[in-house]
Order: sequence, then C-alpha cells, then structure tokens
Amino acid sequence: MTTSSARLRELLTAPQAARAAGAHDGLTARLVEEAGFDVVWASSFETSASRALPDMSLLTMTDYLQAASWMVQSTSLPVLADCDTGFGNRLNIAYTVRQYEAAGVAGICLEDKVFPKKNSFLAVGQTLEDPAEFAARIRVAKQAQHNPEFVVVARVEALIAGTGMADALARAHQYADAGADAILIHSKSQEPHEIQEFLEQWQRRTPVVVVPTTYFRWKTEEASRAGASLVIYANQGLRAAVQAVRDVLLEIRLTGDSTSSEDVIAPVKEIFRLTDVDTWNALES
Ligand code: SPV
Ligand code: MG
Repeated sequence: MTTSSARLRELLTAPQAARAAGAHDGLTARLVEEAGFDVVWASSFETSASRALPDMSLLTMTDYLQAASWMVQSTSLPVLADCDTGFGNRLNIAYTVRQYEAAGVAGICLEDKVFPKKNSFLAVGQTLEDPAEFAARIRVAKQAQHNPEFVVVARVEALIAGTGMADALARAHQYADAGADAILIHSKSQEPHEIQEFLEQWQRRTPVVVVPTTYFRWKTEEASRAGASLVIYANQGLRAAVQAVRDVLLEIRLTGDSTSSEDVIAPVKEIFRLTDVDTWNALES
C-alpha cells in the first residue's frame, strides 16, 4: 500500500507540478479533494483564522496537529502540514515530526524565521533564523522521522525578509545539504520574476514548492514549466468562504428571509453527502 508520504514524494518528483490547496479542518480538506487538487495544505494562516486569531504563532503545536489530523481523516489526499518554525528548538522539531507522522500526515514544512513568527504578508519586519541553526533543525527533523518516506520541506523566507536572491539561494543549498526533501521559496511580490529567477538558478536540485498568493496571475502550467514541483493555493478557499458567508448572512438580515439566497447556498442534502451521512446510517443498522 502506498503511504501518503510516498504519494507526496511521487507528486514532488513528477515531471508536471502538482497542485495543493489550503484547508483548516476536515470539511475544507474534503472540498480540496473534490475540486481535484493533489495535496491538502494544512495552512497555519487558515487554521489560525478559523479560530479568529492572526497567524502569529498563537496556537500551539497541539492545536495545529488536531486540525491536520481532521484533514487526514477526511480525505485520501496526502496532507502537507505547515508547521511554522517547528514550535521551539531542535527537540521540539523532533517531537513535531514524530507527532505528525503518527497522525498520518504525509509531510511537514518548516520555515527559517525565528519563533514567534508572523505571517509573511504582514507589514512587519521579519526576522530570519541563523541559516546554520535552521539547517541543523532540518537535519534533526530528518533523523527523527520513523517512516523513510516522510517529507520535510524547508521554507526559505529570505525574499520575504528582503535579504536578497543570493541569501535565498545560499540558504536553500544549505537546507538541501542538510537533507530537506524540497524547498519552499516564498515571495510577496506581485509578479513571479524573483521566483522564476530562483528556479532558474536552482536548476531542479531538489523539488521546489511555490505559493502564488500575491503573484496570482502566474498559472500552474507556467510554474510547472519554470521548474516548480508543487503549487500551493494556500488561502483562496478561506477567503472565498468569508466573502460568501458574509454576503448571504447580510442578504438574510436585510430581506427578512433566505429565499434569495437559496440558489447560491449548498442544500442541506449536500452537507449530508459531504459528511457521509449514508455511511454512518449504514453503520448503525
Ligand atoms: C499559510 O498558508 O499559512 C502559509 C502561506 O504559510 S502564507 O500565508 O502565504 O505565508
Ligand atoms: Mg503558514
């Protein structure tokens, strides 16, 4: 039987880029699968926002692990879990790997910022971790895993912090030397140019993961041709839900009934289907 980690590895090393979408619970993970994505991204931004909290390292590892575990249980797709900076020091990272592995998560992503990290798009100064220390953490993560297929993605925040392309590439090489299975290169640019330059210089040394949130015009196929192996649509689902819920609730309050919203909201039966009501009824009988 192919494990979810082996499947994620397969996707990362395939000639065409795979597609991931962000989720924060079982239902959103299931919607990611039904929409035809290949991977569920257990997003720290979405998981924090679902609790009306900013993505600022406020939740604990247990909170994020619980959310990722719901995702694993509700979908057959591999789940790649955003583990921020790894929730502490080297030992915490080893513990994180063991816990996520035991929960059936296919892989984790660790970013090279200092704890407590803040979301990459916040207009605040971002402090990067010392690259040698972060490389050591990647080494520890790889040593801690029991399943040889478990995936550890090293996320480079140099372009976010503004330390430049040379720093981004040097860090990525250090993390790959330390055993990272893939590099996530993040950017807050409106255009994909710096990501394209990174990919060009990286020469497919390891798989590369990209997150086109701000440079959203870049198509999956273009990212694939440029050498990306996984394209993460990290938060569009959450943003769609916020807008849709807001619109419908406002409409109901203004009109005094839900008639005009019925055509745009999912029927109750659809929620029954999404939550496997038939399976549960069959279990009872
Ligand atoms: C997340 O989805 O939590 C991410 C991606 O880390 S981003 O919000 O773009 O930093
Ligand atoms: Mg995150």
